[in-house]
Amino acid sequence: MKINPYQPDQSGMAYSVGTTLDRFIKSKQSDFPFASGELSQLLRDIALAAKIVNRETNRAGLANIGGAFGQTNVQGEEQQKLDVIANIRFIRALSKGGEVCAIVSEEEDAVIDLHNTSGKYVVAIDPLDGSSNIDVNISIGTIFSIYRRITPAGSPIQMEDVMQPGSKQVAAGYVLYGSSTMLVYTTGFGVNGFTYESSLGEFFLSHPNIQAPKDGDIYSINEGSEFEWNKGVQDYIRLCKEKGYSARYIGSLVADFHRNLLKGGIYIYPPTQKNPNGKLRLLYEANALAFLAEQAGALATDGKQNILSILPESLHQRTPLIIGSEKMVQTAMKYFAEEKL
Ligand code: AHM
Ligand code: MG
Repeated sequence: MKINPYQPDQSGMAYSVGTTLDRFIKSKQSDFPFASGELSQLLRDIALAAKIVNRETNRAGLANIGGAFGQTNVQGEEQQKLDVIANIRFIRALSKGGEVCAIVSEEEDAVIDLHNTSGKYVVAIDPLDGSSNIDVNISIGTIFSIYRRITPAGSPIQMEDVMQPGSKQVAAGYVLYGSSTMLVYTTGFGVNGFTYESSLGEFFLSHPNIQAPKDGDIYSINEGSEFEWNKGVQDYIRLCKEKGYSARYIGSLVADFHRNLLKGGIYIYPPTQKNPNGKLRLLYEANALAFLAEQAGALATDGKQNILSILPESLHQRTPLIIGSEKMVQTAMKYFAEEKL
């Protein structure tokens, strides 16, 4: 059989693996007039670190890198060894590229000033989210937000460069280390998902232009805290049950969000007695997912306002999070509106 390498393969023998993340990023650079390619390079740096973290998470059971690190982070939570490894990997990747001037990380108390005053971008990152799931072989994730600095390049970074509302994100995404590893990101022109092909060492476009279903029948919340919720949350979850929705809660935000984004559903982390402002962090958890949600036609709120319009007051600020299919979030908000969240 004669094969024309320039024609799509009709035989099915050499199936097409499609567009690589690199090629996709390059092809989208023209979305940004006057772009110098730095954001593209930054996304590639993140993808490279994600590949390394993927390798580490895959061999965690073998390589004595599971389990606790023996220290707590700034939120008083026990750090896992992989939390620390992922933090180092991402910070290294972001430092080396030269595009970033400052990083906010869940694992670091203060802003990391890279003393790279020519860097245009600030990154907020949760290097490894859902870390209580690491040792039990359940999906975990990385979440990232990218902002353009406000103060002029060349000058030292200021807090205003870091404390920007989510509406100012220029890009955001997550990596899901699951039954397959995926990188999903947006630069404000829709949401695209890429699946990692480990034998080739590449992310390939597998989920172009993700659109969240407008409605859904999955609810995700930690029901163990039911008695700590206010009445609005309790009533809404009772409604979900009356409607016969399915309860699905992995306890890894990225995995719960990803499933609901594709299948239609709602994720809620409400205020509880233990966490009166909710548990999730605005800068490096809620904002990125809210940007992705909106770009995919879904919604994200803290119960009172759009997540993306919250002006941060502190680096590790927590926020209640209600995120998912538009209709579900709208209905939930009616219930929550009666209660002070
Ligand atoms: P982490 O950043 O310490 O991993 O905590 C965030 C995680 C989310 O991934 C998840 O949705 C939530 O915490 C689960 O919390 P809980 O165990 O209270 O349900
Ligand atoms: Mg986290």
